[in-house]
Amino acid sequence: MKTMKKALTVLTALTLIFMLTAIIPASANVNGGYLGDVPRTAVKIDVDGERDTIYNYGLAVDVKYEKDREVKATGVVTLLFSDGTLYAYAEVEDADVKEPSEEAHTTTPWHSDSFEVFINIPNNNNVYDIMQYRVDWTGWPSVYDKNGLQAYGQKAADQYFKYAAKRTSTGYCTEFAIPVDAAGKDIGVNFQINDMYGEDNTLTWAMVYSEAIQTGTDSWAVNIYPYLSLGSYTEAKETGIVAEPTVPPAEPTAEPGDDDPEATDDTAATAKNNSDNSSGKTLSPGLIAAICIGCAVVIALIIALIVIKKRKKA
Ligand SMILES: [Ca+2]
Ligand SMILES: [Ca+2]
Repeated sequence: MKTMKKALTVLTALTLIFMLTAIIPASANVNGGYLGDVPRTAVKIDVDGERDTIYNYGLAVDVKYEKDREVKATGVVTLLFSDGTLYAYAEVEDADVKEPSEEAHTTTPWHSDSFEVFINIPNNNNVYDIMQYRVDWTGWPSVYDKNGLQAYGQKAADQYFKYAAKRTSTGYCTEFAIPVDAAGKDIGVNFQINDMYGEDNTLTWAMVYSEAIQTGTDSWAVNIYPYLSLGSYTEAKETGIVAEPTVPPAEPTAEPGDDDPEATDDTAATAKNNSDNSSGKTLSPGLIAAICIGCAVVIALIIALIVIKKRKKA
């Protein structure tokens, strides 16, 4: 009886440890918030700077936050996942679109009105696992990582992704097709708008919401990146969104307060899928399931211990 009791105590301890590791994952990206599921699609998307109709059913994410600076240019990026490729279509409102200098193109491409996609495939806290993709409004591409990659301009960047850009009456649009070998998985992300403005050609920016807003935004603060899932629960068809019947995406919680009422308006084009996207944060469905299973096992073990104790007394 004593051996059995000991075994049950050890089992209970192991279960508690399992639950704790589930609640406190190796990735701290749960802190940055869950943006939602990027619908997978079989519909062909043209990377041409134009909005394909299928983007109406993509995951739309606002890019409009910055803690310590005035945000001037804001936007919405709409995401779809197809055959190992993440498609990102960004619509940026920028009232002061400036011609980038040749020097900016070749040495500091972030000094241009441009849109950036940061991808952390392992969804971990390692800044060296981030790939950064950028396209400015003229269609100038750049790719960068912290391991020494610095591919600026078509000749260097073309091997890493497909891209396009178009000037609009209120700013510009950029379109990305980025190879991301992580179908059905969670990945860490950040999105950023670089905005040059004024006579002095000043740089400011806006990012996707994450806990980073609480401490000051930082493009490379991977430990507080939000995350999203790639085609895990939804599919975009020409007729609309098809959701997996058994595992619905987690409902994000409410957005944080926003000081800029101008920036909170979603465009009609993104309204469709905004209800289940976006700037909120919550636990992923897999994590919730793990916690529920852990709780059930602990309750069962406690009941077993009580029964054994009672039998021993009897
Ligand atoms: Ca397109
Ligand atoms: Ca600008």
